[in-house]
Amino acid sequence: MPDTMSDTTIQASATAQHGFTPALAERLRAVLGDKGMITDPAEMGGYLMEWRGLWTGRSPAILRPATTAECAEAVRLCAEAGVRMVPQAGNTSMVGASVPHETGDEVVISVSRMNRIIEVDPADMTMTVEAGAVLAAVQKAAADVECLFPLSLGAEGTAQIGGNLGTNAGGNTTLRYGNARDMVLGLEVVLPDGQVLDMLRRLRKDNTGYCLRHLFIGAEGTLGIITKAVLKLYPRQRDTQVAFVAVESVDAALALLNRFQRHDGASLTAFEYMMRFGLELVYRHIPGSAAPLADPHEHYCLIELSSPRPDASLRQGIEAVLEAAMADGLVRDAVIAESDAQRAALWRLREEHSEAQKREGASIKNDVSVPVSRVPALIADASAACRALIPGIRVCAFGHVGDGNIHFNLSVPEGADGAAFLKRWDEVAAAVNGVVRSLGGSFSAEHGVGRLKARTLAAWREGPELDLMRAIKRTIDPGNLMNPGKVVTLP
Ligand code: FAD
Ligand code: 2HG
Ligand code: ZN
Repeated sequence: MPDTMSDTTIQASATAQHGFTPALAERLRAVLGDKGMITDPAEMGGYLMEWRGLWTGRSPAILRPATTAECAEAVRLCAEAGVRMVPQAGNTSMVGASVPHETGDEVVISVSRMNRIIEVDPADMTMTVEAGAVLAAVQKAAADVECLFPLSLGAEGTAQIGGNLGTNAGGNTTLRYGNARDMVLGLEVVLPDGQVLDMLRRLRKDNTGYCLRHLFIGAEGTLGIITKAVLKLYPRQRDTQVAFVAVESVDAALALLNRFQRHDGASLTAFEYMMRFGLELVYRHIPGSAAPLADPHEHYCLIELSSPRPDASLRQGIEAVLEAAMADGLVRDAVIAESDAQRAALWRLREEHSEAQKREGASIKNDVSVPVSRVPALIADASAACRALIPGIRVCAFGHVGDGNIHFNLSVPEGADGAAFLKRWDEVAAAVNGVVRSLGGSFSAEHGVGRLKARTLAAWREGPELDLMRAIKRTIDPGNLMNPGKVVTLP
């Protein structure tokens, strides 16, 4: 048989046969090379499992393009064959958004090899990066030119910019700098049919029609694959103060937040809440952690003030506010870090909550938000609702109280069966969400919707809002190929 004839036969069978055929695999390998494609199940594990092991998917291949052109061609070939695709970056999603389903027919497209910091421009205060750049590396590249990239979260050593933008991550500094979407000027996206949408502009002002980049930021990979971004840089901080504060109550935490806002709102960088149980888990499970205050208390805040001015007198300010609050009975005890090492140690107590709770056993997460003033009601009412449902359930609420975003997490009752507890996830989430809704809040503050909350989204946003989301999904991804079954499900 002549070669041309055999080519035609392969092409014909590739288009006639839908799905991940050997012919498609061969064409993808030709585009991506051996480094760019994993088909050996023994090497796929890390790409298929959600970080707590709640979901483990299956996939015929992990595609790892090294450039936008490779990514676009791989997407085009998959789209042509009707193969569904799951964009993945650091795979630290909390909602099962970054792993494939168990059906075994979705390929994972990992951007982790596309990890270059393309350009850092301290004059424009911008940085252009590929989507697989790890967040900590982006922060470091900014610091290297005396600038700051302020997005900060516990998973920053693993999470990548593509995933941060895919989820519109929040984290510890939203209070001051906003969410991830607020830190982006330009974007490059591979659409579900393989076209490249180049919006890599670095303009501070650009009112030219619909702002499409914001459609892709927070879409959790359901509308396309972000391949590059132009990020905003900020002035580097030269004075930073961190205090670990025991407060009288959640109401007292809010009163303290207001006092700091009135005192020097522009310097307030983070205002986090923790409770005794969460910290006890950290002391128990995280080696090297220790209680910073002599006696235990029920409620704590971690407060950070920072300024680019080395002479901002933040130390005097933080002391003055805390002393007055102590005199007024809001604060019970407090310690202010004296060095970078102490600041890091205090932050670690907050950031290790997820890991500590994971090591304690089964837990149910509720990443919720309410208007800031309603956080005390949220914690009180949701605790009561969960305890009424499952006596002995252990409330581990913590989070970004300054944004009204509480991780209202729950650990399995002591000695109870973890698997049986997790089976009641929907009931527990419904109890918490009932309270959240009554307080005018949201069932997903920063982690996204993913697979975990897709049905909740459909219920909460039913009507014109959901219809419009579905219309957008159908327009950009008519074949429902990009991260199907996540976020906006199509009936
Ligand atoms: P992944 O998990 O790989 O993907 C997340 C989503 O983005 C998926 O829907 C995926 O399909 C999509 N996606 C990935 N890459 C792309 C791309 N290139 N283009 C389009 N879509 C893409 N989140 C917070 O918001 N705040 C926190 O404080 C926070 N703390 C965390 C702490 C820990 C210990 C852990 C494990 C997670 C935490 N998270 C937090 C959740 C998670 O880390 C963030 O959502 C993070 O932004 C996800 O980045 P990632 O690179 O791991 O993305
Ligand atoms: C945090 O704020 C993260 O630490 C993780 O968003 C929250 O583990 C969680 O539920
Ligand atoms: Zn968080």
